[in-house]
Amino acid sequence: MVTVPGISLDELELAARNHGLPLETLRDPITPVGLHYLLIHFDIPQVDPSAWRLRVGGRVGRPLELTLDELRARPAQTHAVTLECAGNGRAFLSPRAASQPWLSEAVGTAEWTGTPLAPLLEEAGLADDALEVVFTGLDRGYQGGVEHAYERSLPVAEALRDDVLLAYAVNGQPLPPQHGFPLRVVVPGWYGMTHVKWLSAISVVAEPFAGWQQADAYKLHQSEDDPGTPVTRMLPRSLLVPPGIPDFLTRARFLDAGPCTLTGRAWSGFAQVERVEVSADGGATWADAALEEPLAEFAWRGWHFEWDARPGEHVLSCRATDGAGNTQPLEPFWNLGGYCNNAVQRVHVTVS
Ligand SMILES: Nc1nc2c(c(=O)[nH]1)N[C@H]1C(S)=C(S)[C@@H](COP(=O)(O)O)O[C@H]1N2
Ligand SMILES: [Mo]
Repeated sequence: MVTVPGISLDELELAARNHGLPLETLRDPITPVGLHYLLIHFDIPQVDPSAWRLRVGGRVGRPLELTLDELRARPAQTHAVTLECAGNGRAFLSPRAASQPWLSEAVGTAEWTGTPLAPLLEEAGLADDALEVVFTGLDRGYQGGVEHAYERSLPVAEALRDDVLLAYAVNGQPLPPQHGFPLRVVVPGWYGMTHVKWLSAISVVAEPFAGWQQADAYKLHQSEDDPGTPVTRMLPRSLLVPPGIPDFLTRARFLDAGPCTLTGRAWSGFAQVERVEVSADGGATWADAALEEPLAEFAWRGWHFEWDARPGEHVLSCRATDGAGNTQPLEPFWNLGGYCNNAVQRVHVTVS
């Protein structure tokens, strides 16, 4: 994998296609659809919904083929779920893998509506040797020099969780093309790469899935020779709603002296966030923020903090800790692919 010192034109082209969440919209508990971040590896497929089918096969007793109307007629559930790209924070790493150069904005929370996956798998009947469930998207391209369709797998036990959805709607509307029309998987708690869009097939397999996006990407490793560990659930992260007003170019913030309520959101895919701390001195000292009620088990949690903004320059940070004891580090954990960098955010503010 190539490492680059600055931002290359290739990365700029990726960044222009795949936009982030404008951080001021962290004020909304549910992200409006057009403001949710996007990550599309290849091209957005064109799908004729009347011709589209979902095929369920592989190590099952009874393969299934379903139309969109048949899926929509099945029992439906809606879950508020926070999605975050595993590459969020990559651009802060140095040296850095040449890929989508996210800073902190590759996140969003939406209400996904769909039919639960588990009953469909039960109807198909898993074979005794079923090990993983592979989700295949309609999109194809080259990555790492290998042509492939976008595909990811889940262990059977994870695929059978009762909150894993085959989603056909987001925030009450049919999925838009960029978010996977007509159908995507939603696996609450897991990083974004798991939530396969433009779903066309679900295959049960008896061997560990070795597709490129599973076996070659999304590994926490220090070198190409190091097999590493797979990226799975979201590490805790918290972000601030940027206070005051921005500078156009640097996004540095300006605000008036006096009492100021800092707000933000925090999430983790391991357990609910139980603590958020705020620092106004670049991480030297911390104080607890007040937490709002969780929106849902795997959705971000709002927080607020009363800050007495004194004239001068300040660096604001927030730090989340989840119920499993995971907390955000002050400095990034380096790895070759630039995944899972949940180091605390630093927001520069000038108070006058
Ligand atoms: N078929 C398909 N599914 C995909 C992707 C893709 O490129 N193709 N990108 C994945 C990645 S890396 C992320 S972070 C999420 C982004 O979902 P969103 O664009 O709806 O926010 O989709 C995932 N599902
Ligand atoms: Mo991603």
